[in-house]
Amino acid sequence: MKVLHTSDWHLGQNFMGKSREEEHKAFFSWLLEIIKENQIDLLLVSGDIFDTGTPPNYALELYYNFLKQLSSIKSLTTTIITAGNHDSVSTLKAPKQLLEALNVHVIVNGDEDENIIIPIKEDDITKAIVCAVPFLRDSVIRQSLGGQTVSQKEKLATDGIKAYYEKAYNKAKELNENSPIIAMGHLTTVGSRSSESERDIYIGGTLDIGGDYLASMFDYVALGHLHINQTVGNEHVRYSGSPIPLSFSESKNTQKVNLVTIDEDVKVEELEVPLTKKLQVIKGDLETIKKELKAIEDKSTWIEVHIKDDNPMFANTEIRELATKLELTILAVKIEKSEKALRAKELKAISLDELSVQEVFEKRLKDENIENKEFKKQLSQTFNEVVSNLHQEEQI
Ligand SMILES: [Mn+2]
Repeated sequence: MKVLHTSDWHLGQNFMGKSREEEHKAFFSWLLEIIKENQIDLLLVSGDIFDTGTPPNYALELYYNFLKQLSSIKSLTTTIITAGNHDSVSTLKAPKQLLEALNVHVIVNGDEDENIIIPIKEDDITKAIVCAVPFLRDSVIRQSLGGQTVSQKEKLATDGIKAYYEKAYNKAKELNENSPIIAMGHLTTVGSRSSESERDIYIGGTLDIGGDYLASMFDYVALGHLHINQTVGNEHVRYSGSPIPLSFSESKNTQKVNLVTIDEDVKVEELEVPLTKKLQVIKGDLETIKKELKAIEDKSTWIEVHIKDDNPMFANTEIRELATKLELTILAVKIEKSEKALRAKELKAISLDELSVQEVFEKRLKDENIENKEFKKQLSQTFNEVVSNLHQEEQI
């Protein structure tokens, strides 16, 4: 049996004001060809289908058109889509019943009402069983966190998720003793590498779940959440990574999907996704950056500049003027920390994207001249709580 594992599409992403529509379109046409060519039986998409809970209409259209095109591929019997932390449960859930008719299973939160154990059959023979575990939200893995410290919460999340996987594994075993069992998941595992664009999804961000633990039960584990293609301590526990770079920090990665062949044993081949839009980071002083900008041949490249110059504001103006002249697109300019720290006082102006949400709030709070220290502290705490709850949800 042949399985194609992908994740973290982030359809509808607004990338510093730019749309990713063309890149996603190109990825889907490439993926359709790959599925046909390799006669894939099962397609697994391990979460973060959309970038936000309320994706733009063009992103929904892309998604449905792709699923419709999948239905005409003969070899492909089943597609399983699980929700990630970016996905809204209700957005994915709305067409769930309709998509079942196309053999597309959508798992939105993995609660008790949802059947996450999916047997893959061919001529009545069970070829494999998939434990389609989505991003597990707090409400699903534990009842309440009230009054617990951060480390207790982390421990609960780890224990809760482990118990969830063990239960799923046992259910699959009960269903068929001898078939290979595949698990899906959307989480950070111990020993994996992350880039800047994934958010910590559980409080504290670290779960004590490793590749070896998952491999002790499952024949293959198709993970999502981290955007770099990688194995986690075991050949059969893998992240596929995202099919397009989702932040400048991912511009040096190679985007891939995993082609998994399950026979007597499990073989994995990483397939490189062709890059349609180049992202490039340029660092240095004014002269270095100017030289590198002039060397860029592909004018459609999106550029991020990190200025490390004694006169960063002057350099910034010069660089932007040169980019306009060369018809290049600079999407972000960052002033490297050491310089910024030195000059912060005299410049008084810091770009908003260099501050955290909390820092912005603290700065605004300062302007209020509130004298009651206790009240000020409470305001900060309440604000941080709200932000942390939002992170737990999905919108920020
Ligand atoms: Mn993601």
